[in-house]
Amino acid sequence: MQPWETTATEKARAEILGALRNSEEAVSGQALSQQLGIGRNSVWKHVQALRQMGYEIVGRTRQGYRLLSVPDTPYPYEIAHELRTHTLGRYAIYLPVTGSTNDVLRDLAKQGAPEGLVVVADAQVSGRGRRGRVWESPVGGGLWVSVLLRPSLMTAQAPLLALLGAVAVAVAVRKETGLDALVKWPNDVTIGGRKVCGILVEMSAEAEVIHHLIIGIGLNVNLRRDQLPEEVRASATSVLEEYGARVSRVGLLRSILLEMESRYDVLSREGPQTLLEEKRTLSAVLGKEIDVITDSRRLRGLAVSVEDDGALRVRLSDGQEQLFYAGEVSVRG
Ligand code: BT5
Repeated sequence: MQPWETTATEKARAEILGALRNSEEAVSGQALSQQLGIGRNSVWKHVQALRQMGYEIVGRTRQGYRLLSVPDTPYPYEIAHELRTHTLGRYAIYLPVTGSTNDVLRDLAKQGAPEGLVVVADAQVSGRGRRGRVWESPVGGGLWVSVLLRPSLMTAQAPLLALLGAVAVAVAVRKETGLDALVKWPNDVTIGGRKVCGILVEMSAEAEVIHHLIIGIGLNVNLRRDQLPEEVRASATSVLEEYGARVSRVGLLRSILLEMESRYDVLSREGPQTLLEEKRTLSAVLGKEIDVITDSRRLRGLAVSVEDDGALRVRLSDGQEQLFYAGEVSVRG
């Protein structure tokens, strides 16, 4: 049995939850026991385990079980519930705490894990950003997620898939909350000029051909600003801070997976034009005076366009135009 496959225990619990969700009335232990082909005592044990996971299930002798509420924790059962994708998130692994979800998924990818497998954690102790930077991943309100893709693309096109992640997050946040989420070159999602999400893409490739690619998404959902470390507080925000109320992390994750998948399908079928157009519409930098910071320099200029290969075209103060393929941007004023 592979680590991403659903265990018999998980299947039984998913089935119990399904039965309780679908019934207006209480469901008897007897009925569940028959439906699942297991003893009533096993049903009771599963119900106990689900309660410990945060499901509010009441049960009275003779009346049966009733589901009152479900936790907003990205358990596979919750992600799968009303998930509208065909591939992404169909397999999912939830970890209360881990080092980095990208690392967990990379090991699974090497073992042959299927496209669409999602690893999600409630907290990461060594969450990573790009170039060895730290991604702060405290417990209690983030979506720290990695998604496995096996695209038939060349390595040169990998930046498009990072873009896909950022666009999907921005669109999902807009749809779920109405907030004005934007994509800040290269792959951050910002609201009101503050970073709400970062994307880390890592891949395994040989001779220019991608074996697998992992899109790591760090999205501050129900985190108060004071739950983030002081170093990032000034530049960071969360959906909660901007929206003024908690939103369903699970609902947001399902929505992100759906937005990602539909764009991934279009990208694979028709090429990157639609995605690039969308990125331009959602851009937090185009038409703005910016500072571009690269390894060696800090340059000032006007963000003119995003090229088809993802490069940012900047008109520098001396009138010359330059293309940037990597770096940081800060919008001035
Ligand atoms: C990123 O890097 O923005 C990519 C972050 C990707 C995180 C996800 S979580 C799931 C998966 N598993 C991982 O281990 N990683 C991925 P970069 O552009 O290098 O930005 C890093 C910078 O963002 C830091 O140096 C801080 O300034 C800032 N930062 C750190 N944590 C933050 C947070 N929670 N919210 C907003 N900004 C943060």
